[in-house]
Amino acid sequence: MRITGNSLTRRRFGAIMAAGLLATGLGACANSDTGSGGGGNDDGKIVLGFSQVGAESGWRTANTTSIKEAATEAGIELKFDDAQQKQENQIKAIRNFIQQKVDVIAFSPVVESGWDTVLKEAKDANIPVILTDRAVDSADKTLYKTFLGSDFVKEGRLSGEWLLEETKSATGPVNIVELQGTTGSAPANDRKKGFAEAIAANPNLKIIASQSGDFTRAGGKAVMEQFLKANPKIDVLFAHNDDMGLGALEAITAAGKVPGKDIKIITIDAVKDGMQALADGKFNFIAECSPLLGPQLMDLVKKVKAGEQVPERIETQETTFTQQSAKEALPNRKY
Ligand code: GYE
Repeated sequence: MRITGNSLTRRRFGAIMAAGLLATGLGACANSDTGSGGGGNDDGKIVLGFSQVGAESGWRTANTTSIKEAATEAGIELKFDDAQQKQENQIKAIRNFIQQKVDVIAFSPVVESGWDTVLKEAKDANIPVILTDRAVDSADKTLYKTFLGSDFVKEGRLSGEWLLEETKSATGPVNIVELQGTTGSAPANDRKKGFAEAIAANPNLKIIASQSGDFTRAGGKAVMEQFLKANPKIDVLFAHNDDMGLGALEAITAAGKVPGKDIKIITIDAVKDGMQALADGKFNFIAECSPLLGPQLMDLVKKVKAGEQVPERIETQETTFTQQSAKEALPNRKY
């Protein structure tokens, strides 16, 4: 509705002004409540602003649960924002956290590039930043305190090394298709790199198609359908996460092929559904990537807030699974 000058009576104008003043007043109050010079809440609780990538995969859901539970456990007040896989939303959330004067900001950057400006703003406001799960490519390492997460290159390399061993007696070409994670994200870049480096040892192993499925089941299914249409002979699928592999399963079965046999499937993460597919013989190998970063993150938040030194890189410990070891591990999986 358009409000014209005529229709805006004096009384209504007065009411709007009053509401505006009230809102500004409340805003200022809210700011000073959480602010107090970066010194946390009135009740002394540490306030952590966390910007999450989204809810694209089983891994992400488990990661969010871990962070929320660990914050409660540690008595840290969590301001949680879901960026729905968009960098602009993450930048907005970080700016909001700065404005609210939270004590510490942590985030899992959806892509690697383009963070320098907003990280500089946090630094200028004296708010320490912790990177979790995914890295940024900023040259200035003083823009953040530490990076907690997995070695994605290693996950790609372990996947490639398993395939090398598995195909060592192959005499002809082995055709591989690759489902990449979110374009520009650290795990997509690094897993691709590690895998390519490992399989380079055998010239029979060839990546004949490689495209992003955005780390989602729907993306994995849609891209695998295209791969199957365009390539009559696919021997191996390397998917950058379980969810895309699970989506691809549907496309493979619909195309009349047997997953795990006609097409060998390698994925990364080892979330429950992925582990089940592996135990059922539909996947062939998974490199684990642990989403349970919450407790370590809260520990770092406390240390950083207290001004303690923390290591600049903390690497998550993980393993790999075959069909047999997945069967054994499955009953005790936490995610
Ligand atoms: O592998 C994938 C998720 O950044 C490690 O993001 C994470 C990745 C994970 O969507 O499933």
